[in-house]
Amino acid sequence: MSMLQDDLPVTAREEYFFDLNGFIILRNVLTPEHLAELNAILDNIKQLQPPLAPGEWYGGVHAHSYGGAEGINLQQIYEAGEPFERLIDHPGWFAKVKHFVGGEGTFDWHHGPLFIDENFANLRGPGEAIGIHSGGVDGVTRCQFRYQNGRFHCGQINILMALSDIGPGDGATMVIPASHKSNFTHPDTHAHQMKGGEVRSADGMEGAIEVHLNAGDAILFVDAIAHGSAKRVNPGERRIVVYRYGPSWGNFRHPYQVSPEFLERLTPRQRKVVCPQPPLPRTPNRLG
Ligand SMILES: O=C(O)CCC(=O)C(=O)O
Repeated sequence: MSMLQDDLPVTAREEYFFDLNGFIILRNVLTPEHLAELNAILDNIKQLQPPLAPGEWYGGVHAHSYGGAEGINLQQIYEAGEPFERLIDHPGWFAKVKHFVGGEGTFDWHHGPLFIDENFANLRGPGEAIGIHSGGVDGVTRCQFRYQNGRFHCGQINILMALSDIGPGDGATMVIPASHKSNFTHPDTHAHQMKGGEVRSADGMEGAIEVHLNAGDAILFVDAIAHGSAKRVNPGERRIVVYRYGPSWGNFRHPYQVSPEFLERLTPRQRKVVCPQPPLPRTPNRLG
């Protein structure tokens, strides 16, 4: 368990570079102890024999793949144990995410500050990658970057955490800085974009950069930025965890439901992010 820590506010520098580039890097945001706890849980899942296959459940965690060579996604990973629960409102990014999703004092905060519409661990081995996707040109409301009247109103802010060191050859996340504001499709998109059943990566795409992270670092980015990854060429495994945050009225990306036991375990602040609007029981009911 980590020490209780105050939420770190967004700095003027972070605000400047997030607005300019569409992402910022949060260094050493996870402690070595927390990292070890998260990795130990993933090690246990990895040790299952036969290995957990896409479509199978392990408690509240669902194995999923896009059908290509993007690696395995362990969806609903926040159900995998307390170390993953702690990530929901981690003080290293919670205030920053709230700031960039924005909406305080407006209808967007009707049910609370945030909702996590997808959370997963991705385990990726040699030869695997994810192609480029997103970009301001798509105009997707859910992923949008917006700054208006002195405030951010972004539709989806992702926290992508490195649980292993990710350097050259490790299949780093790649982004095209500033592409959250782009009005044109990248001329080389076709060759690099996600396509079911084929290995696609952002390698060699003009303007795309690898984001190298040490285990315990995270990237905060708006989903509207064009992003993907390099192909992993090194042996071993790249481990990341992604939590996607948006306004409290959002809905799950995939058709998941949280378990009552999990909800019960959470702190009130975490519960508000996982389930901003619990269903209203129909009791008492005049129909009986
Ligand atoms: O796997 C990566 O590095 C990129 C993650 C990604 O594509 C996403 O979060 O949408």
